[in-house]
Amino acid sequence: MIEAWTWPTPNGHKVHIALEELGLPYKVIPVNIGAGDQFKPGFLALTPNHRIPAIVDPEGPGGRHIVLFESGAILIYLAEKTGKLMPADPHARYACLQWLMFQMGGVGPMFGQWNHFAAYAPEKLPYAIERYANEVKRLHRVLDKRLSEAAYLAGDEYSIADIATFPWVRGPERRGIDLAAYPAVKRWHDAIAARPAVMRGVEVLSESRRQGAITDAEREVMFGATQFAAR
Ligand SMILES: N[C@@H](CCC(=O)N[C@@H](CS)C(=O)NCC(=O)O)C(=O)O
Repeated sequence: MIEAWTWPTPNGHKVHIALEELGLPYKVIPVNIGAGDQFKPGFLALTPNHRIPAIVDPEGPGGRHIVLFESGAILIYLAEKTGKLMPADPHARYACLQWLMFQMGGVGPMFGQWNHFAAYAPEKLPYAIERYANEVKRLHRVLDKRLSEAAYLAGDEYSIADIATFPWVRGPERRGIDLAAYPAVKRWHDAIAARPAVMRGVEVLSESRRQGAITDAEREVMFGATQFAAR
């Protein structure tokens, strides 16, 4: 059975949603990133980057065990393993990969930096907050343009590009975004949010989700000496 080493964050949700969509049996191994589980030897043996998610599939290519980190690589792996969630038509397949890369290189890092400076940073730096708020809005405009010409990011078919992007667009009010300003994104978001597998995926480990503001101990683990110790 596939092991998902994960936590209820947007990058974790991508893998939970894909596994639910594909109906693959999986075992969740919680990695509490606020408590420092990402630095424990068992997890570091899977990923030198000490970030969730990672997966272990005992039945990888050629029947051999495979370990993978980076959510985009995991999504491609799961799509190729099953022949689902990635279009077969080459043009649509490259569109899928293109929008997946756009999420991995743009939406994830930029939205993440906005979260950091607006919600987590102990000092509120107006330049940083404004820069990432502008990027978040710009990226929503790019998505809105694409989704006003196609049902899904890859074209007609729901794919891993949508699965990668949805968890970051979800809960827009947390980022000061009103989806009414991005009607095509709203239409797409609402359609994806209503999928039963997506509803199940975003609930994985939901009982462990932090309620309220980040604590000093969590801040130290994620942004202080623990995070940056040489390993
Ligand atoms: N590019 C990576 C990013 C993974 C990532 O940033 N994961 C966060 C949670 S969403 C994490 O594990 N953070 C732990 C930490 O910062 O120590 C991916 O997509 O898998």
